[in-house]
Amino acid sequence: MQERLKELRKMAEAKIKSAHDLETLKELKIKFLGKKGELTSVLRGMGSLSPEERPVVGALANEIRNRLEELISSKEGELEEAKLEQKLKEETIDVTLPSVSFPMGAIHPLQAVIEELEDIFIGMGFEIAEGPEVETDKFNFEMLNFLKDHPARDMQDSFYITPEILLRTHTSSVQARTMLAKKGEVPVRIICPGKVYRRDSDDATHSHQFMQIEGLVVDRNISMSELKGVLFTFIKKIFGEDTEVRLRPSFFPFTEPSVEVDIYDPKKGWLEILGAGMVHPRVLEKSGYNPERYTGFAFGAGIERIAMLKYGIDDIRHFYNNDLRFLRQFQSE
Ligand code: FA5
Repeated sequence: MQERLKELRKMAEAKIKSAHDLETLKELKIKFLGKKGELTSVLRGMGSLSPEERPVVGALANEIRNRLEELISSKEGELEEAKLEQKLKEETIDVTLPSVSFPMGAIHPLQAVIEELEDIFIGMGFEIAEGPEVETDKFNFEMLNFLKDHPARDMQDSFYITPEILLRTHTSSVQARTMLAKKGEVPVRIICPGKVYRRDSDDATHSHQFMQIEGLVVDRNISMSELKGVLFTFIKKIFGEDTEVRLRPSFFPFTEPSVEVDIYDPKKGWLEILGAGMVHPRVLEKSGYNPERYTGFAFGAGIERIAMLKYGIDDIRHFYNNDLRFLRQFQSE
């Protein structure tokens, strides 16, 4: 029996030493030392030994068990360390490799212009108002003094949803909404940037969907000279102090007198950017403001036209084509 035990030890030692991974080692542990393992099965035969032999064999068996346990645990440590080292090796970061570039978005030029305009007008004491793009005939036309069969309605060929509901053709639709919400209180001093829609044919300077920024001021003693002051201030802030500005008499049903404002572009000549005027007394009245007591001015500027002049863009369609070569030019470093 002692011989068998020594044989077993030899074989076990060799196998444990040559184990290459933790799985194999675990299997060997069960095979030799487990409850149904080989050492246990040899020891089961101890009953047939003489009383003198028993303690000798018992001591040998214990020694073998201890020896194998020791071997297994040191081999386990070795294999674990090797595994960790392998993992570290695989996960080594080579800091000299070129880095991956993460694409950065850019603010769309129209959004950049809106934000700049908002900053300028907030600086002049204006608040930002909002209104719906799907609008009623009442706010888009009626409250602005466009009578049902007023020829001015033909000026703006509209996208109607029902005879009473349409996509707003200008941001002037927020004028009456704002005044009614203010319930006759002054001052009214708002701007409203937003999308508008018209059945215009698309070309280099016209789009069927574009953006406007509306301005409305109502208070006591508001005059045309204040309108001019506000317009010139914002134009010079956006385009520079030396910008040439021209006011032309015009007509809108909701302002009297009315003007249109052009900016001079050395390449393209005069380009119209906005319409403006003194709020028509009838518009004030319809929205709950006594025109004997209050006056006001309003303006509506095309945001694309401003962005085109500011950035030297020759075609309005660039804003909507989502061509990355165009958009990337507005990416900051
Ligand atoms: C209006 O829309 C008036 N609501 C402006 C206004 C407001 C006048 C308040 C008085 C008081 P108009 O249709 O001219 O006006 O348009 C205003 C500006 O929008 C134009 O000067 C131009 O810059 C821009 N615009 C007009 N049509 C288009 C278009 N199809 N594509 C791009 N921009 C346009």
